[in-house]
Amino acid sequence: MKVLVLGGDGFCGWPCAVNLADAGHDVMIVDNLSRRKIDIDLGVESLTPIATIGDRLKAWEQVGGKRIAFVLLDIAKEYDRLLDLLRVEKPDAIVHFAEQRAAPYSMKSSATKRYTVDNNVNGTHNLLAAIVESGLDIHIVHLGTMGVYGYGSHRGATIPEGYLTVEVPQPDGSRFTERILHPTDPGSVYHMTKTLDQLLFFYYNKNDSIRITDLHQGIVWGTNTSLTEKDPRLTNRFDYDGDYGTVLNRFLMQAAIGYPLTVHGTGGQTRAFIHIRDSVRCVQLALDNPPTSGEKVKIFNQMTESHRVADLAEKVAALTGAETNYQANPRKEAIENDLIVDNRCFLELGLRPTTLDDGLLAEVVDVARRWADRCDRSRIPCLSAWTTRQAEAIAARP
Ligand code: NAD
Ligand code: USQ
Repeated sequence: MKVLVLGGDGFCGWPCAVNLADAGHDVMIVDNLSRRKIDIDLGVESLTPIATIGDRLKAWEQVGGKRIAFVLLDIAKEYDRLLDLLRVEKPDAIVHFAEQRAAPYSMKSSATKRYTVDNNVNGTHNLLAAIVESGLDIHIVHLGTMGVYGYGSHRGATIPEGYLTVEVPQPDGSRFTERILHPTDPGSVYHMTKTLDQLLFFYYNKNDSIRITDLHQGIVWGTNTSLTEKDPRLTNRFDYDGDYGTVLNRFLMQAAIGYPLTVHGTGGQTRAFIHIRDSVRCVQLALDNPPTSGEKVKIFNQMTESHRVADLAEKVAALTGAETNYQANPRKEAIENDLIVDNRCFLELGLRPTTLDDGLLAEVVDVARRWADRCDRSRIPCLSAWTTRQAEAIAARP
């Protein structure tokens, strides 16, 4: 299969691209390297030292991997080049990772809010419009987020895989049932762009019969896969800073350097998690099981376990002896929420999850402790505030 991996230089995209090449697919990474530029702008670096994209690709060939091609292209801004690329390459499938993915970054300022909306919504729309204009039948596998469902109270209900069956009462007392997209409830401008993506997919699937799989992914933890461990130049990125670092990887790094674990608020927030190895495997399963022509958008909940943030901190503390620092929450989010998720689709396709209990210690020792001296402690605090109220609370932190 010929596969374009949009955003294939990023945290989820890079291990996915090498995995697909290893499985024998013709892989081309399309990326504008904006994530590396944001690191420079923010003055931070991945905890793990990452090679340039050129060195990554050379290393991959040297360890015996099937050659991966690379095109430097901005999918949100260079529509004509994107269309030409589709016409020339005629891919069977496109995996779409190419979005600004950090909620705190998206809430930093009106400039980053506008950038996140422009980049994510235009990128996804350009891709859909270009597929229609090319006339090609290309399966899109998109990385969406569990956050589209929202983290308010689901009142104990199980979150289905994308669609909700509702019963609609009629004025005459009769009722009918309908399967609708699960209502959205974004918790940041970033998450809002993912709910807009969902609507774009719904429309283009209905109007143009584009085959789409939307993966509602939870928070990815871990760093490497067995393939990116083959050579130091293949090492994946590990974000730990207050904007891009996600909660579990941050806790692992904080434990490794003896920094008290930064729990926001009470830590009652419950979130869904998945290891990077399982994320990569899910994308492969989604590519191997495409929707049929005319089928509506396939939605999978790409997560393997749910945890309260405070429980995660406790788990990491028990493993490492770390202290916990409950601090004013920079986000406007529910103090606590339930999260029961249906994830049967991937389990039925054969996913065998890596659990926190299997993988946490290795991650602390092999990655976080190994690269601890690269950490810039001043970049750990989350300072991006959702509203002025949260900004005041952060400013009042002891
Ligand atoms: P990342 O920032 O590491 O990677 C995104 C990549 O896309 C980067 O290499 C960036 O340069 C590229 N990119 C961004 N905009 C582009 C554009 N306009 N044109 C071309 N390339 C562009 O992020 P990630 O963690 O790898 O996330 C990838 C996808 O998975 C995102 O869509 C994100 O929303 C989703 N996701 C990530 C997580 C997670 O925990 N990391 C969880 C759920 C969903
Ligand atoms: N949190 C802490 N302490 C920290 C960092 C975060 O308590 O040091 C809390 C946050 O307040 C939040 C929760 O942990 O309640 C999760 O935050 P996060 O930064 O780990 O995750 P989030 O902002 O939701 O975003 C990440 C990815 C995003 C993806 C999303 C999946 O960056 O791309 O879409 O996870 S999900 O959470 O399922 O929506």
